[in-house]
Amino acid sequence: MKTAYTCFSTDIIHEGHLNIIKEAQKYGRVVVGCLSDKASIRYNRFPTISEKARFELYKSIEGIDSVIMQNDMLYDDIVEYLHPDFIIHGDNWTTGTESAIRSHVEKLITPYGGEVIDVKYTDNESVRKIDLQLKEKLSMPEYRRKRLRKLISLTPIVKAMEAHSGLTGLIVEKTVIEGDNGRLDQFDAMWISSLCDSTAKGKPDIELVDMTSRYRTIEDITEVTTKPIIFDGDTGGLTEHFVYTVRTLERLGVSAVIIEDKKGLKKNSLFGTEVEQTQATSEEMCAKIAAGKKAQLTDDFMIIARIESLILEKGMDDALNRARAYVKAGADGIMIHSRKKDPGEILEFCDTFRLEDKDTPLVVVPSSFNTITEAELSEHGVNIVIYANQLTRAAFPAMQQTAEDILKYHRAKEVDDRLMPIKQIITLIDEI
Ligand code: SPV
Ligand code: MG
Repeated sequence: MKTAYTCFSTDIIHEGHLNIIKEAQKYGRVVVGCLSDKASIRYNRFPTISEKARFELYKSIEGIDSVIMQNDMLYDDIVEYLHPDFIIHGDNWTTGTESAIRSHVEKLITPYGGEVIDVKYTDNESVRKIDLQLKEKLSMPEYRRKRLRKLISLTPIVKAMEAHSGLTGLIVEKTVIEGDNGRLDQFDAMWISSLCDSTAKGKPDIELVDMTSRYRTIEDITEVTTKPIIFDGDTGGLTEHFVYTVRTLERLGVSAVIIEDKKGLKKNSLFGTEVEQTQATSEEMCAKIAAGKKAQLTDDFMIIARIESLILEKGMDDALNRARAYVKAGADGIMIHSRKKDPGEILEFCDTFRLEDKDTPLVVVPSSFNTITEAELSEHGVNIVIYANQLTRAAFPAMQQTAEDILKYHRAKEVDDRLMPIKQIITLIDEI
């Protein structure tokens, strides 16, 4: 008997899935693959129930002969193990980014006579509603908050991109490319940068934009996205205020706050020693971390301590001593920052830190040392890479040039070729 294989990653079975099974039955013995958490999360199909529960759910569906785990989004493991005669999928994968997966699968199975069967995608109101409900669930605080810890545990390196508005949030949420090896690639998380949040409001990055306004930015983003959020908490403010910030961020569904060991008037780290900046003592910072951890109510939330010793030229030993102290005080991760072009000091820090601490997540922001790749950072024990300001820096010169050119030509025709078509911009935003 021939084998008809289909892969599910869903948490809810709807008539579209049942239709796929019905079609698969026409081709042979039906085997359903349960896409593992590890394979799903890199593609933003974050499950809301456990891998085990999904496996059991699929097993309970009538018409399925067996369920197996699929660990590779590109089906390599399944094809090698099962050699299915048919791979059945909704025809929604014939277009868009998923078509790369379809082509890959076709290349894998045609040499031995296997065939891809595209079943007409069930597109009706009830299926659309279930899909939307699932997406809505993922955007809820209790689901979103825990995603960062899960990503850290399942991926070699978590890639966060800055977002400072609903629109930039949508770009981080939706941008998917077909990577070098045919795999789809996208960002895992969003960084709400104090620099970019301030810049978007035309203000300097000196903790001038108050928390109420920063929370508003978070809400603009959470309303239209599902990916986890790392919040740039600057110095965290007074310890007496920071404890309230922790609770609010948890409630909003933020996964982590990063606070830096500075005090007084905070200026952006990329100024380094060109401006006056005061580092908090290790004891002061530890007290703030400990107070934040004590105030925290959920298990998922993370307080990450950011060390400014290299920025302020206090030396490697100072940075490492602080890292040890901050972890002891309860920090859930360490961010080490540098404004050197050469990643040498960052890598030295990471290597030394990893010799004595294998587990505490390490975070870096390679704005200056931007030649280093994600794979190299991961090899040195880095768990989260933050692209902290690139969207803002990309948008600003494009807007400025357009404004200048309209002034220059006294009309908009000359700039039109480089603008997003009106139709595209109005369809960028999903309507309810
Ligand atoms: C930010 O993006 O606001 C940061 C990172 O804190 S940096 O600008 O490099 O200090
Ligand atoms: Mg900042």
